Amino acid sequence: MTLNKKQFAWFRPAVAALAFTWAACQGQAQTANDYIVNQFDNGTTGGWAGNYGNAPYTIEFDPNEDRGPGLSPGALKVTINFSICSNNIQRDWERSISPALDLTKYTKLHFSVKVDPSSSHLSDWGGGALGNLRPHIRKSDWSGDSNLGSDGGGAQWVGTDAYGQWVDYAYNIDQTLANLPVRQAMGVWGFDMWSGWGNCAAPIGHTNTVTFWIDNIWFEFNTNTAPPPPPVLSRGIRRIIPRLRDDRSLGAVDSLCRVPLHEHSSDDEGRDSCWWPR
Ligand SMILES: [Ca+2]
Repeated sequence: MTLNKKQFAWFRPAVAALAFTWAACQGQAQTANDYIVNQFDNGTTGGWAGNYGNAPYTIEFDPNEDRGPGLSPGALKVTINFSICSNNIQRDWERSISPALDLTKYTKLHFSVKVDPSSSHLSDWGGGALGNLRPHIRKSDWSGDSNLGSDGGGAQWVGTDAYGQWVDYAYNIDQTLANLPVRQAMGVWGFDMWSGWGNCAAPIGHTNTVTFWIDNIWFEFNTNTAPPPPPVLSRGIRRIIPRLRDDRSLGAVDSLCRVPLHEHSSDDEGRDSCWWPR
C-alpha cells in the first residue's frame, strides 16, 4: 500500500462504499488516482531520513500510533532536540519518490500530525504551538530544492490542537511557483522544521525536545477534468467604414468588410465599423 497508487479494483462496491464512508469520516478520503506517499503500515519508516539541520533527532517507525487508513497500524515517530541556546534550531527530513511524480496533476498534500503532550511549546506569539512544518520538493538528482506551496508563508502551522490528538492537514500545492520543472518531476520531498525565533535569554522557538507522529501522507489528484477553453479566434482587424447604411440595405453584404451590414457595429466614437477578415 505504500509507495504506489492505491489500487481499489478488488473492492466490491458495498465494501468500497463502507471504506470510503469511514475514510470520509476520518477526513482522509482517498481515491484510486490519489498518490499515497506513506501510511506506515509495513513496519518501516518508509524511506524517511534526516538530511540537513543541526538539531539532533531520531526518526523511527512506531506501531503504537496510527491515523489510518492502512493495512496495519503504524506512524512515523519524529523526535527533535531543539535548543535555541545551543543554536540547534533546525531539522529537515526527506525521502525519495521513485519514479518521479508529476505534481502538476495534484492539488493538495495531505498529512496528519499528533504531538506528544510532553513536548516543548513555542513561547510568546508562538502561542504554545509546535510551529511550522515546511513541505519542500526536489528533482530526483536532489537539485531544485523549493517550496511545495505558498500558504502560511510556505509552511503548515501545527497548533496547540495537535498536542495529544491527531490533526489532519490539507496543504495546497502552488502551481504558480517558479519551480515548474521540479513540480513536473518531483523525485525527493521532505519536511523542514525551523524554530530559531527569539534568543537564549528570551526564547520564542523551542528550547527542549519535541516528539510527534506523522501519518497518512498523500497527494490529492486534480479531479477538475474540464478541458481548457477553446482559443479565441481573431475575426480580423477592425475597419472603420464610412457611413454606407444610408445608401445600402441592411441585408446587403459589404464587399470590403465581407460581412452583412447588419453585423456592423459602432466604434467608440460612434462611427460605423465592422470586423474585416484577414
Ligand atoms: Ca498509519
